[in-house]
Amino acid sequence: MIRESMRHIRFIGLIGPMLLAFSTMAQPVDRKAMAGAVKTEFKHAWDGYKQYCWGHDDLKPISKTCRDWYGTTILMTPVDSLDSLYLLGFKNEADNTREYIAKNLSFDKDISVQNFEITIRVLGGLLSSYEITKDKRLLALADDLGTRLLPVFNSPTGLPYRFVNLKTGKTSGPVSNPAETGTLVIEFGTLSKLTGKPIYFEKAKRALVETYKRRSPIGLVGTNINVETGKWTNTDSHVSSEIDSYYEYLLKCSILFADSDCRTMWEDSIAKINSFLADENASMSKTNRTGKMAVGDLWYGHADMNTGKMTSTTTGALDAFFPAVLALDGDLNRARALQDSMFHMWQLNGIEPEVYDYKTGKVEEAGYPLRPEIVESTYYLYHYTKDPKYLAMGKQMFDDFVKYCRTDVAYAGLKSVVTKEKADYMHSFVFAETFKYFYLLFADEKTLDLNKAVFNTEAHPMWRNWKN
Ligand code: DMJ
Repeated sequence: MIRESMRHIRFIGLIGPMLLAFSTMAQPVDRKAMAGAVKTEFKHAWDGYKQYCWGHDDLKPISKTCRDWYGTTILMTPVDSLDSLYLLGFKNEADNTREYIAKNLSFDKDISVQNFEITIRVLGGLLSSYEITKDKRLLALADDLGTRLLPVFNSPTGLPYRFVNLKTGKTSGPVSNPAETGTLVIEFGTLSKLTGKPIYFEKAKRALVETYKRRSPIGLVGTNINVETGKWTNTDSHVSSEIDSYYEYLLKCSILFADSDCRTMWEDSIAKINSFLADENASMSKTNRTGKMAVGDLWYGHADMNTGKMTSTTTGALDAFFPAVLALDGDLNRARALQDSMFHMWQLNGIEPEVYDYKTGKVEEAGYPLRPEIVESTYYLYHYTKDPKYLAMGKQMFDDFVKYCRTDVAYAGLKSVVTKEKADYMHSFVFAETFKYFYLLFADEKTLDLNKAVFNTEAHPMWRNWKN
């Protein structure tokens, strides 16, 4: 019989016909050595980016060529990486990068950008680095970018269009999703607080509220919504891609801004998620069932937003953010159980797949684009429980990450976690998030006080150090 408290012993889970041995968590982890190893690997990838693609958005780590998202650079990797450079202790590198950004970044470009990605990566990166350095040039860039993004909210519903031209303000992309309509308030709200201009917070909060208002009678949101009509075009409900960070921001908005509307919306939403999407009967093995939640006893699946009927048992790398959200909300029982499930998903192939069916045990989409979510949750769980199990978990993941994703010049995603064939991309979030969460897990906790900061969904910390 498996008990959650027996976490330092080897235990067995039966998945379909497969018997899997979970490795022991008994070895103590040398946190200082691990933090050093993370720094070394971060620097390896950063140096590769600098050598081959400095000034461009991304390095393609296999071909050693560069990618600019919109045909012209908006310094995606430098901006997304800047606060990590500071937090990991690369001060000179960070100061040089900041200088380069301040002198070279311009948003006066005739390009149509994706509001969500630019908000979480670029606006979020500028704001958190401003809060670290107090360099007013970063805040001015953020203010300019925020102004150029504002036209997205000019829809009949107040829900944002997906794209906006930074020069002309022309919007496009009326069919959106809750993640894109509802993952803006941390960045826009912080911009309001820091500039004294309330419009940013007002527009982003309205978008969040308008998304919530369109929940179904049983309190769930769907996957796709038309921002002009306000009607859902896809009623699949889950905590995965296209919805995930909408829920994250309901909770984080309530914390960062002490916003009681966000708190009410979050509390209602998490109750409905746990009623309709939590799947506690999908245990990998009946032998695991002890009355307490054990590995595999909690997953979150898909249901129709109107009927609540479960429609699929898929989860994946993106869903692995949810233990962090549960932990931040104080629900450590569910957070622990779900994290165990997610780590099990990681261990099946030594690295996690993009989409996994927890009922059949099948990998449905085998890619791994260097995602951070499972590391983020490990960091939160260690912070809130101080259980060394999460350090061991983090070490295992970091070792696997290095083993399978490191290239001669940087880090590469995987085309398949089964074959481990590499893919020619390295998203900027590997610097903004994946390495940062690995580092924070192992580093001295004084590096960043999680009780005083709220991370945006791209791991850019926002400190509540403005005057209300
Ligand atoms: C990041 O850009 C953000 O974490 C976003 O919320 C989801 N996708 C990537 C990382 O996987």
